[in-house]
Amino acid sequence: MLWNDEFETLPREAIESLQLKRLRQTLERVNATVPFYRESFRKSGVAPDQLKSLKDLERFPFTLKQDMRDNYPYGLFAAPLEQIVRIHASSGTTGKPTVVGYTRRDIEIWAEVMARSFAAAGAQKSDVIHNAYGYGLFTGGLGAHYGAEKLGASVIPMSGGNTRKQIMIMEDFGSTVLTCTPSYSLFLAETVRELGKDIRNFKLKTGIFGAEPWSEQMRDQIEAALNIKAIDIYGLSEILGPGVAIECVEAQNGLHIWEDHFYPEIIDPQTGDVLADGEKGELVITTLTKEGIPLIRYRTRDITRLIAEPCLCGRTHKRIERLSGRSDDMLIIRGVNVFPSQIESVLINIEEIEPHYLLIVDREENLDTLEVQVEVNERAFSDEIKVLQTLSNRIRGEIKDLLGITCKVRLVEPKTIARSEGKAKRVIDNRPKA
Ligand code: DLL
Repeated sequence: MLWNDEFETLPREAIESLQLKRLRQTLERVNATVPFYRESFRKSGVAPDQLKSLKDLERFPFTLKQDMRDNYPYGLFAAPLEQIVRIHASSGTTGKPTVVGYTRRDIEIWAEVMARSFAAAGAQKSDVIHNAYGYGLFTGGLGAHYGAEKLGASVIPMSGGNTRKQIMIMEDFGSTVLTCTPSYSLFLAETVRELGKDIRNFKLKTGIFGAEPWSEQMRDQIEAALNIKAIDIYGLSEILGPGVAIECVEAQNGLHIWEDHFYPEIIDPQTGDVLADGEKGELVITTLTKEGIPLIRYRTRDITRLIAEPCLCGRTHKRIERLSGRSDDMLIIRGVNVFPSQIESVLINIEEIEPHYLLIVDREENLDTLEVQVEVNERAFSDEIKVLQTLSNRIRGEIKDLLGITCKVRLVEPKTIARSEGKAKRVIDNRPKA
């Protein structure tokens, strides 16, 4: 179902002329109000009035996460604090968080694109939306919350954690839509089983999952375990939060990026050159309507491609392919590029194990080592050692076939790998930093 018929089905020429107009306004805004941009445009020898076509944006410099850190906390804001009504921050693994500010209009637009996203996932006013994204500095909770309210659905502001209580509420309140990270949805499913409850007695029908990478195979597992349709949603706090792009329930083939608010480009992460639609590379986004912290050509580090072909759902906005990982999540193990999602795709097809795993990378005598810890399920755990040995050999063999690297497989007891209530931690890299 469309939420905003007019904007979701704008003809291509209309989208592009709107983008050009908004792009110019955004460039002018940051040039006038953000010293960082004024300086970086000057250094690159570009000025907002040189943007005559969308393609001209290629001449403008990128914005990096490091630029946000260097201007911590408010240096990239393009509106004075009197106009900022909300502040969020994303917790980096090291150092200071990345801080973003929203004006009242930014919050309204966020709610609008989130409402569109919910509608694209098939949610309606009559739905009870169980929002288990974390509320707080993380954008997931409040971002989904405002969109669900705008849609007119009944939103339950659960936040993450307290898993048994989540299940009680989900059952008693008749939640129909679940929003949380894909890894947490599996933890919820596992707990439902542990409590001896039958998920078919719940009213849940749709899950809207994102904030971390997940594979197509994991989607199948979640759909089976929770008896729902699982929809992929993408976003990042620097650009907005959740609601930058979402799959439509009609096609479930790529995520529509709301092009009237975000201008996407795909670049070669090495050279920075812009690639054609359909080619795989790093997603770069320019915000078109943000007032609090507009970003020009922000390098997301997320790897995908743009799908420009029309979608059967009728929405005219381009799609991004399901994300295959972040360029900075990529592990280089003995020279081989390895995305955790590739290992996941092997593990998830093996019946005897649970979809919980941890990759431990280390260095021994100058050689990289990879240990894959996987949890066997209760049934397999009671098998003889020999059977378990065969299982771990099989996993090692399949990883070797796919990636060409040898790893150590460690089977661990059921429920020993920490479950996450938000983004799952899948990799521990103990190698000394270069
Ligand atoms: O994770 C915003 C969000 C909340 C998106 C709820 C979806 C649902 P950050 O904490 O800033 O914001 O993390 C953004 O998470 O650059 C991706 O690497 C990753 N990510 C987000 N959605 C997906 C997805 C939120 N559907 C970073 N698939 C992004 C794969 C995703 N990775």
